[in-house]
Amino acid sequence: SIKERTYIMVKPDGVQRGLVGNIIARFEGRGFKLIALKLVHATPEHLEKHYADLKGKPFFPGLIKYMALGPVVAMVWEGLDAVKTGRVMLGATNPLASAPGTIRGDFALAVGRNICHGSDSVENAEKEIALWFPEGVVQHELTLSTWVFE
Ligand code: DAT
Ligand code: MG
Repeated sequence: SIKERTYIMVKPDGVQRGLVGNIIARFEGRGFKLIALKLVHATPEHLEKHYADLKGKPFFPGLIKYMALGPVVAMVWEGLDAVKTGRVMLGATNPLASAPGTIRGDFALAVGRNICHGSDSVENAEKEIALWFPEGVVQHELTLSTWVFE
């Protein structure tokens, strides 16, 4: 869908390493529309909800600790096939397998410090957007969009 939405997040390591602008620029340049953005230092409780599907994995406690180390940049991007294309732009979960040119393939080495998050399905995107932006997103028009997709 051309109105598909995905939840993209710069993780605490991405913020610390000064990669926020680079990551935003990639989504802007690709033609997606920014409809929500905030800097937030999430609580472990909030992060446990975000990663509820992974509860029970051996790396879960470490993941929550890492994600709570500092603020993250929470964003919602909208556009054609935003979920799938967002995942391609992020690269594989383990940077060992992330292609150069992807965010993780350009900036990350370790799965436990992989810089960014992106929703893996439209259904999960809707859940994540509701969790991180209970106040809602901003409806606005970019007239450029007719020059990006049909
Ligand atoms: P993704 O972030 O690509 O959607 P995921 O949802 O399977 O991947 O896992 C969420 C995060 O958990 C991932 O970005 C990094 C961490 N993680 C996943 N698998 C891991 C592992 N085997 N060891 C350590 N951390 C892991
Ligand atoms: Mg995931």
